[in-house]
Amino acid sequence: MTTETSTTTSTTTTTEQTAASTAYQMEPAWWTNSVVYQIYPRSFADANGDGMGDLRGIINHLDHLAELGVDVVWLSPIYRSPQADNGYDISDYQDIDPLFGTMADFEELLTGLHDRGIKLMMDLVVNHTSDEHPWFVESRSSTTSPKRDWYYWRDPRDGREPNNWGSFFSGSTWQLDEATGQYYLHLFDVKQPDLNWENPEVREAVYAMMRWWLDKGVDGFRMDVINFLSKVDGLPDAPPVEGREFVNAFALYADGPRMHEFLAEMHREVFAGRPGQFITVGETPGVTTQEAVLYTDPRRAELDMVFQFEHVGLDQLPTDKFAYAAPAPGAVKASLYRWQTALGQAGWNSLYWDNHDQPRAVSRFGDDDPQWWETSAKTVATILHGMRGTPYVYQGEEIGMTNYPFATGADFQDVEVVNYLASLRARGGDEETALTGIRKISRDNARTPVQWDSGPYAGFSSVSPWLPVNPNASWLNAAAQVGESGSVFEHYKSLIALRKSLPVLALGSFEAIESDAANPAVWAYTRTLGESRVLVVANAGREPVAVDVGEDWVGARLVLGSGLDVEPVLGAGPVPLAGWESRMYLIK
Ligand code: TEU
Repeated sequence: MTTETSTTTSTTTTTEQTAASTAYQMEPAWWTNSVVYQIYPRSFADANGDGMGDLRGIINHLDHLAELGVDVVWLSPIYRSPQADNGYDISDYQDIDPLFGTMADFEELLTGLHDRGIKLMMDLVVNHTSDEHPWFVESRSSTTSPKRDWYYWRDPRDGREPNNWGSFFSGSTWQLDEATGQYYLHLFDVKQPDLNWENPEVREAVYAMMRWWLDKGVDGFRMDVINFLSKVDGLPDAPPVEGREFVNAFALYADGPRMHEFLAEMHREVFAGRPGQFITVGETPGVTTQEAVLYTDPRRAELDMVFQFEHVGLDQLPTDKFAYAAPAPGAVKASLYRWQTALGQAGWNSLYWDNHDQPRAVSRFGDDDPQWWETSAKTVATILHGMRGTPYVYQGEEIGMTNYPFATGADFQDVEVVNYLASLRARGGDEETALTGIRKISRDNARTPVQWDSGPYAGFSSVSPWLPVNPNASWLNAAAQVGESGSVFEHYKSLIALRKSLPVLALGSFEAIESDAANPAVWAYTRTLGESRVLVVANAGREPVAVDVGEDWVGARLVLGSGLDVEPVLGAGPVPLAGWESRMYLIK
């Protein structure tokens, strides 16, 4: 978001001009060729020897980020928090949790990033606060509290919960407060009460807090479940589901009636007229392509981009996240291609395979069998970074970190799994079956410590960390890869550099190659910007393939391959790809 470029409305008037006038075609926003790196501070690096990552640990590894070449860091929450959901439950938006360090450490981190030309995007968690936030403490104190209406308080219905909504973290979304006899709403944990965005005082308090961080010099916000702010009036029941007490009520709180109004207001109150170059990304579970265009069309001045969830939801049931089923062949590809096309004219995609809530990219979308690990880690990276949008790299992804070999239910720490297993046991459900899905999908997969070297605790800490280090750290670690030609790290570094050096990668249009449709394992697509053209061909499977890309790519230059000895110029005939091999070619 740049106050001069992406937020101003086009002044052109003729139909042809208007049709071609997405703001980034006229004047591309700075983040169109940026790559964002996400840091989940608990798991990044521990400098003070308490087994948990901290701000000093990040400061110690800033050169790793500079070497990789990323433009922006998204920092998961470091605010004061009881840590019921690892910091996504905030009790003071304007202080640093002592677990992570001090405000002075934060300022040093910000300066260290800026000195290296890297911007800092903060996590903004304002759908809910912690139940220990003074706003909620005040709100819960009595039914007549001046802050009562800052949260959703409702009388019991027939002596029970006010509606049938189910929480993301199991059970009801409602918690009874014995003292006042009313229930409060929490879409997530019982310690994460939802703020009432209908109340203008709440909105103004949040905007003031955001301005305070911008005044400090941060460069933008990643906005947690931002499309949940506007709930359907009256909070009605969701359609009941046989055999379930509480149900998924998504349609009643996601992308609700006032969502666009709130975001436009936030933009006006926080960003409009402020000099500087900012970035905003909304986390928007369940968002459709149509809504995403509305959220991110720069002419509407709401958000710069959104995280959509379609491709990370294909291996689970909407009613049960841990009921794992492998996606239909080609389904992930079809989904991402659809998003490429749908946001091709207006709006902007965030591109991601994983984050702190998702399993590891190479384990889920690649192949973490030792024989295929390295080449598939590079190939999933190429597939994503070749697309139009802003790529996100989650800590450890750049070295191909894998899912953790969790064994029993007791190995998991995430509140989501802990609550899920507790409620499963209470129902007498089958824990072993559930564990099959949990091992694959649990958020803890992403949260094991970053593997810096092959030393004790992978160089993450000097003591046993809060979640165990993956045993493969003996060979899978940053020290073994940085500067090593052909490594996963060097591959990511090349992809990030290419986005800068090739405007076609940032801004070119996207088109799938026809033959791609014939084989679900093949990804073959092109990017075009004027005379400049890029071809991405990838094999997302173990069996070799030959991909027909047509005659007009003969003579294209190889810019990056997952294999080491590939001809530098593309000849005639189908492109032969070994198992999990990928290549990127350029014309002009
Ligand atoms: O996540 C919101 C969200 O809907 C999911 O990504 C969530 O992790 C999962 O699907 C629950 O089943 C955001 C944060 O990224 C996540 O870490 C927080 O736990 C959550 O909001 C609440 O703040």
